[in-house]
Amino acid sequence: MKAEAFTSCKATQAMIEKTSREGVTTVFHRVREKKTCPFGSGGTCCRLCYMGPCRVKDDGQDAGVCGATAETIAARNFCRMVAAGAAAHSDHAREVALVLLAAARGEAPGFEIKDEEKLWAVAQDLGIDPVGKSKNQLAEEVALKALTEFGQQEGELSFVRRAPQKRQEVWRRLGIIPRGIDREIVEMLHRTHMGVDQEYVHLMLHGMRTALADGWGGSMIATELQDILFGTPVPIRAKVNLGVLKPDHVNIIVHGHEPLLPELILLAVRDEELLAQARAVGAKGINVAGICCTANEILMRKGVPVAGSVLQQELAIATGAVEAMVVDVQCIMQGLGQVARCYHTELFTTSSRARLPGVTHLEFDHHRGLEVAKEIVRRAIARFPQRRKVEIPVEEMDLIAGFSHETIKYILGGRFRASYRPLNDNIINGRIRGVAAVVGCSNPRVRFGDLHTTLVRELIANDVLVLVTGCAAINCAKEGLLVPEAAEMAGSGLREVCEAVGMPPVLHCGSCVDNSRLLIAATEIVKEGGLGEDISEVPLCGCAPEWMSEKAIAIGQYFVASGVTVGFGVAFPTTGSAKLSEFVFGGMKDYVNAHWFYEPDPVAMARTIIAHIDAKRKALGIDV
Ligand code: CUV
Ligand code: SF4
Repeated sequence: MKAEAFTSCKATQAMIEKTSREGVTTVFHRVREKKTCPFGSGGTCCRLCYMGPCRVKDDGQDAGVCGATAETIAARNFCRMVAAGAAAHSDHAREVALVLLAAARGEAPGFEIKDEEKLWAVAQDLGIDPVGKSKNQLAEEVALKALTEFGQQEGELSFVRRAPQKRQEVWRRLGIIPRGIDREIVEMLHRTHMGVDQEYVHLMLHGMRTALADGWGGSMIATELQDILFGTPVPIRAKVNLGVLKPDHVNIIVHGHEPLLPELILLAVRDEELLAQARAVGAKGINVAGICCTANEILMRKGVPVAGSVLQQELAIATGAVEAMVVDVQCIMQGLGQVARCYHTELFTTSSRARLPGVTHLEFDHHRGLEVAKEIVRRAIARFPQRRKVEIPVEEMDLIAGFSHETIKYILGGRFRASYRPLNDNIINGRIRGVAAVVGCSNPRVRFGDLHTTLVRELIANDVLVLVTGCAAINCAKEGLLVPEAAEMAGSGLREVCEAVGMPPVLHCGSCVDNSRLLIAATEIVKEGGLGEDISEVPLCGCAPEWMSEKAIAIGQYFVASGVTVGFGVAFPTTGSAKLSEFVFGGMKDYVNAHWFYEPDPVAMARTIIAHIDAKRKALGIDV
């Protein structure tokens, strides 16, 4: 099969060819066999009860057995995606909160409070007075308060108060301020059960509330508490792509989303006894690399190399050079199990919430996490002598990551006068035309990675500063867009700004839960002044050109509900209903002053984003 058809990434092509030669099946082989269903894809296949399932045509007459119309069915499906995505981010946050609590109580060996400044800031935003409290005492209170945000039944989530005043008023007027994280998700599932909420706008409003419980709730808690535990990221150099695997080292890949166990594995691989064991089997050392958002987390804080994005997970094993792959939750393909069995790799599931058939389960328990980490490293070492059919692609690329919203502040404003003022000024004077967030997954149904890079090149050439997270960040990094030298590809204005401060034109802001950092960055821009009073007035746009996961829909929905217009590629799950599509692509504007758009072509998407940014500039009277 033609590997070039899937991506321009040479490392990926080489491994697709290797697996084809060796008769190993991957996502790229399976995607050719699976046709998408137009009803499912457009959102009008309902299987919410067993009078159906019903596939409904959007002709104004057709309906499910219960009478549900196309827009109701599509809205329910869309809202369920939001609920599942919000649940994923938030359950991750819950785990982090529990570990923070245990760490504060001295019950989680290997974990400690690393960032006291962040601890203080978060405590205050949660309504806790930090004065006169010890580090661990305060961390305990913060963890307990964070945990109550999940089960709270009435009132408002604490971090909502971080949003610009005007945005909070929009939400209050619509009655969509989230009360409790779990409550909104449960209510979304209830409302979309057969025979409950069947008015699509009403459904979509709760979809916004549920999404906000993610962006300003679960995801933000995950990010903030991880910063407290592991440190707030600062710019750091690292390497990316399958070439980071080392032929003469024991290679361990961490994959998934929660950086908890991976942080301990990073501790374990420095253990002298284990290093001696590695040398005893003929390895020069132990190399840890990441995939997906676990990678982004430990890249941002530790500069750990990134082996690849979501579509490279099976291919990493196919190099034949990976002794162990450690997975936790989300974006882990079941196909990994089969691929691992074709090589010498031991695959470990480690979360109490996720197992794969036929795969070793070694549970991460934070009370004895370090022991689990050491056990994994020991078993990885034992696999090293079993290598055969090794072929590591040569491709690797430099990148700079670590752009938390705090970092952006001092990078642009200087350490002593850290503020968003210089960014705002550069937007106002037009050197920077606007800001685009390019986020989300990769999808084998499109030429993966290429949509991200084509779009981003177009944006920076037009002076749009780009913020990236998730797999979009990894794909851009692989093509050399995350180094200061990439400023050469930028328009003259953006280039000047980047060169003055030595930053890349594309800033890696972290994992998927770190999209919450972008909400704060947008809020800081508003609060700095000169660019309107609400997020929806800032020349800003979001997009996920290669999305695939439900989490991406949750993220998109919280961006839109927060006032940021968002474009998605691939296919869009409302297109089976004209009414619902009119609402998400336009009508939502009347509610939250932002909307979704669908554009599968990356160049056209760039044009739409630029036009959107220009319209915002015009409205602010800064069109130059
Ligand atoms: Ni959470 S959600 S494929 S790893 S970005 Fe990557 Fe990011 Fe999508 Fe998954
Ligand atoms: Fe069909 Fe209605 Fe049941 Fe959905 S809820 S499967 S549309 S009968």
